[in-house]
Amino acid sequence: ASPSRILILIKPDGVRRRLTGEILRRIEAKGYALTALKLLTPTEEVLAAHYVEHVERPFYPGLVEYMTSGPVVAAVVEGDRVIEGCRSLMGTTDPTTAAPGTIRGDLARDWGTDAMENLIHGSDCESSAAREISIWFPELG
Ligand code: DAT
Ligand code: MG
Repeated sequence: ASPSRILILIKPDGVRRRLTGEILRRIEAKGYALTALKLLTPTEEVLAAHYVEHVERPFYPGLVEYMTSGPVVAAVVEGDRVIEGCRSLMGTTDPTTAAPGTIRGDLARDWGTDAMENLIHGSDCESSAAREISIWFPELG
């Protein structure tokens, strides 16, 4: 298959806890390539676009507070079946029950905060990846 792309975010807890290198290491060690990378603190406008499917959910205000609490690392990662591969590396959404061996299972904790602080975002399908890459990297056109 031709290589596909995924939008990855290392969320503010990951940057704050100095896990950027460890998380990128796992992605690169699997054989995927970084093709774009930057550090920025997201605006509420960017988050509303990114999380369009969640804006009406009860947890959304807490999610915005968490995601604007500091810088995130945004990356475009490329490789064969990279979406399935990165979703597998990440583990399931809730860090408490994410499998050992995954990024969330090994490294994320339930801190008892309002937001679910789970270290990493990865697009869940090709259409989400294309949409999210255009939001976080408009300069890639
Ligand atoms: P994922 O990040 O595994 O793709 P998602 O797209 O369902 O999960 O949700 C996006 C983010 O929203 C998730 O990383 C954390 C937050 N979230 C999702 N469900 C939640 C819930 N029930 N309570 C609190 N936060 C939640
Ligand atoms: Mg998702």
